[in-house]
Amino acid sequence: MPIRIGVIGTGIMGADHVETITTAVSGAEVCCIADIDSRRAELIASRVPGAKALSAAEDLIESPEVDAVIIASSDATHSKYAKACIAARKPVLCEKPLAPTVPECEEILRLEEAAGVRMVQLGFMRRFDPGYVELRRRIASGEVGTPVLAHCVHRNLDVPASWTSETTVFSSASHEIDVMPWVLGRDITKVNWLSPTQVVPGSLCDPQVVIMELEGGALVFDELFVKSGYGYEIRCEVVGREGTLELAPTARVVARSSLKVSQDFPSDWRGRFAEAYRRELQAWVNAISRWRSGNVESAVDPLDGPDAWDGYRAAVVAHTVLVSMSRGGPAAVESMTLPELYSRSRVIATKTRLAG
Ligand code: ISE
Repeated sequence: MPIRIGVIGTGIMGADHVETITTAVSGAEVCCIADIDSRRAELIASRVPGAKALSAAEDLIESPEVDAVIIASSDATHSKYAKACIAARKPVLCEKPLAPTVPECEEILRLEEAAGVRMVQLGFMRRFDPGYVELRRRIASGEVGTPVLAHCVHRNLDVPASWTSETTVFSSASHEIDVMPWVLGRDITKVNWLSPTQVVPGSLCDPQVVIMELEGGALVFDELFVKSGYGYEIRCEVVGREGTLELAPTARVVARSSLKVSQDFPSDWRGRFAEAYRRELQAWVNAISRWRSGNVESAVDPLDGPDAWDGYRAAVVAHTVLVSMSRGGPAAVESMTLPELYSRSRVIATKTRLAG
């Protein structure tokens, strides 16, 4: 029996997940789609044979036809729906952020602890990108010695007019905030936010730089430039004591013409991370199937990837970046104690801290 998935939200990511599950993921099907815009829900559902459109997300979560839920609605609604899914014991793949505020994230952690199972996987898809996976593996192997620096570039073609400096931190920088500690095997202890443009609350400083200090003193320089004007580009180079490792450019074709060498950039993250999204969804579906089969050895929780703890930790660090932004200087990240439920998974799953 395929896993029957309900998708809440049919914006960019909701629609993309529906298409990926339907065309490129095995063992699952999209059965229900909910959006407050019922016409949009109907349009997306009409592309999937047998899928139903609903206007209330709560009905989708409670529907006996739905085994697992993807939350891709607006950020402010994530925690409300995640909590309803935990209560209904339905596995969730929640797009980031887990919730816009730290207390909301903490409430989700408490509910999962009370349920005794991690139900929520966070949509930090870079952890499934073959490039980042290889970078992490090769750093862990000691190939370039102890990592001491990382240079990250995160550029968007453009963003909507409502976008602010804070949005860049929560929507864009949150990816490096999640993936760099995972790649380097160390937590972030301090952040410092800088921009060549003047800080005006509620407006957009662009570009911005977030410097993250990790345990052991390694530094990550993260450039965020959301109105780069030329395309979507992600770069990452890790400098170790004995060499460097860098993500290779992802364009498949290099053109030479008119006295120029050139390659294409995707216009947004869907093109750059298509394979990461596919692997993320497949890993999640496989984990749910194992969990449902009742094989405790192979699946303690219905997820395989970043969890609610990772969403919480990213929220805490992102809020610390805002403190640095308003203060105009470095800010220390509060230390966080990993609850038993999440520490257990870090030994069982692939989350064991990397040595070095
Ligand atoms: C967008 O919201 C995403 O989540 C993308 O992954 C990120 O790279 C981009 O900067 C954000 O705007």
